Amino acid sequence: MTHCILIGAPVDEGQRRPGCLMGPAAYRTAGLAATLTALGHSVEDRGDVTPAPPGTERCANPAVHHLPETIAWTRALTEATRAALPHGMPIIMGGDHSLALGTVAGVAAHAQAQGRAQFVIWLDAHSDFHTVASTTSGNLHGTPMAYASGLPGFDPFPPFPAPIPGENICMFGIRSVDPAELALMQPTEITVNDMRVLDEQGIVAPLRAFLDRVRAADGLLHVSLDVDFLDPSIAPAVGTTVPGGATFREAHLVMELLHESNLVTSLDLVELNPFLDERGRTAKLMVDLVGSLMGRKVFDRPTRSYG
Ligand code: 6HN
Ligand code: MN
Ligand code: MN
Ligand code: MN
Repeated sequence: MTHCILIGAPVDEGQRRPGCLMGPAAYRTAGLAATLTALGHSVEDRGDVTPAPPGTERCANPAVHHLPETIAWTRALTEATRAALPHGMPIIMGGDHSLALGTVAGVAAHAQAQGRAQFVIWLDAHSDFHTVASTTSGNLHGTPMAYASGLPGFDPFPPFPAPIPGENICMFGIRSVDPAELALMQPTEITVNDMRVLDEQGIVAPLRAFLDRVRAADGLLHVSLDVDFLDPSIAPAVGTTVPGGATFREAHLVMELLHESNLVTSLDLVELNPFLDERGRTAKLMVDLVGSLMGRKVFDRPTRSYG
């Protein structure tokens, strides 16, 4: 059983549709803690993180907005995530995806201190591989994977503690990549399982291949789940819907395979905008997916052995 550490990250500044700041409250309302305890886990809710007052950082790209606020969140969430990891599994309740600038830095700092490799699974319609310099929307939720990869162009931010090699990053569900992101990603070793790959091969083979690598390296595994990984027809509460996303069954299967792997050490739940939801259905679906990730199943059946 796992000690789950809930961390609220009401981050709204990384995009322009107000509402993600209500995410942590929606997860609490939808029963995230009760779902985890019903599965036999212990739960500690550390409340919502409060960042320090923003500084006066600036950058050359005029499109970028809320830079000092995002840097303040990054510092606070790096520390909150790093501090939680020795005690259990942090589950960061967002907040928009700019929160991952902090959480992924926190897990990377922890992995470095442990002398272990850090791996990341990015479940998202988007690659979030802009730098502060390349973003044309100026929305910093589109940048965390480039920051985690140690790309230049993040000068006003704290240096990323231990950049994650591309071989250790695997993206699923990708179906919207800006030209500048594509150019930045092309030279990397990141595995991009876009929807074409999932249509042809399904979820199971590509996911197991990556999990086998995490296990072989005895790595730590961070999962970042963006609501827009899911098809908008089942998950409307997100500001950046893209058609053709993961189905209900594909999403649960991903979570069940992650559970069976026993490798996941931290989790982000990001981009839920409760203001756009329909009677809480997206919040409830996200909580149900966490249930699958943490061991809910109908039957206990022998599964492929994982060593
Ligand atoms: N997300 N590539 C677009 C942009 O504005 O840079 C979309 C980013 C979406 C961010 O998925 O968290
Ligand atoms: Mn995202
Ligand atoms: Mn997205
Ligand atoms: Mn863009």
